[in-house]
Amino acid sequence: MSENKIELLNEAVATGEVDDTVRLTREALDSGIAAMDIIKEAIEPAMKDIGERFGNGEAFLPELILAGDAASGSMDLLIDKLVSEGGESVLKGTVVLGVMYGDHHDIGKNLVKALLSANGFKVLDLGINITAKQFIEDAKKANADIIACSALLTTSLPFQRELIELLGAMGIRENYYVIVGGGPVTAQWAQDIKADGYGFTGADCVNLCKKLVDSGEKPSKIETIVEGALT
Ligand code: B12
Repeated sequence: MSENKIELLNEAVATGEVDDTVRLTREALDSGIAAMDIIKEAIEPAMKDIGERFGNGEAFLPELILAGDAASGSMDLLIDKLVSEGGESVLKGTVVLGVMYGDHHDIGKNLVKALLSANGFKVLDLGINITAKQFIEDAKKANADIIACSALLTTSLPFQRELIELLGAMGIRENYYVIVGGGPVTAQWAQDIKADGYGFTGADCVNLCKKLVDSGEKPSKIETIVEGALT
């Protein structure tokens, strides 16, 4: 029964059926399937599938847009559930989170935000299309511990490097842990740009942030912590 629901949901997202996606997500939650399982078994595989088909020229932009809308509709419900289930209430630290300049993909960033919030971090969500300068200004205002940078487009990756270099040039690199993630980001890239950490998934991001705030090491003095796939 629950496998069937997951399959139907996966198909509804991949084919961009927004209303069906929202209805099936609600039904799956009501039937007791955990929000994180729905994300891992239905939403993420559907996004992977449409992404690959788009990359191969088998699917086109309108289909990508519809699938993105369907996934966002489902995620809104799932994220509410994850946050309401959040168990840890002791403040672990403040994270300034955003998507790099030029990039408008925010489904993964929204999931990262929900998981960090549910695990005791205060998250300031800057949204999409954020310049290195804006990340830094907001990190200062929020007195953040961590700057978390999401990028799904290879063309937005250089702005992660720019952010770390700008912190150095301003003499404040040691004030913030900088962590990176998103589709084209690899552990190697994180090491190359001297980020403090890399996480493959949202759950990896939570572990990473916990390790950093517990490390007792100053940002930039720490060897890049890698959580998740080593690619
Ligand atoms: C949905 C989607 C869209 C939607 C986005 C809707 C939205 N609100 O986000 C729309 C249709 C708008 C879109 C537009 C475009 N897209 Co698009 N899109 C996708 C798709 C299919 C899924 C992305 C997604 O949501 N994944 C699901 C989430 C849950 O996963 P995630 O984002 O990776 O996040 C997880 C981890 O990466 C990690 N994570 C994320 N951020 C962070 C941050 C930190 C600090 C850490 C530690 C971890 C972490 O945790 C998250 C949860 O586990 C991908 C394909 C793919 N497989 O990624 C293409 C893809 C990213 N898009 C692509 C392209 C080319 C485009 C367009 C340029 C298309 C065009 N010609 O216009 C535009 C760009 C618009 C722009 N300026 O940004 C390419 C990018 C190629 C590249 N390497 O640069 C991809 C890879 C498709 C492909 N195979 O070609 N897209």
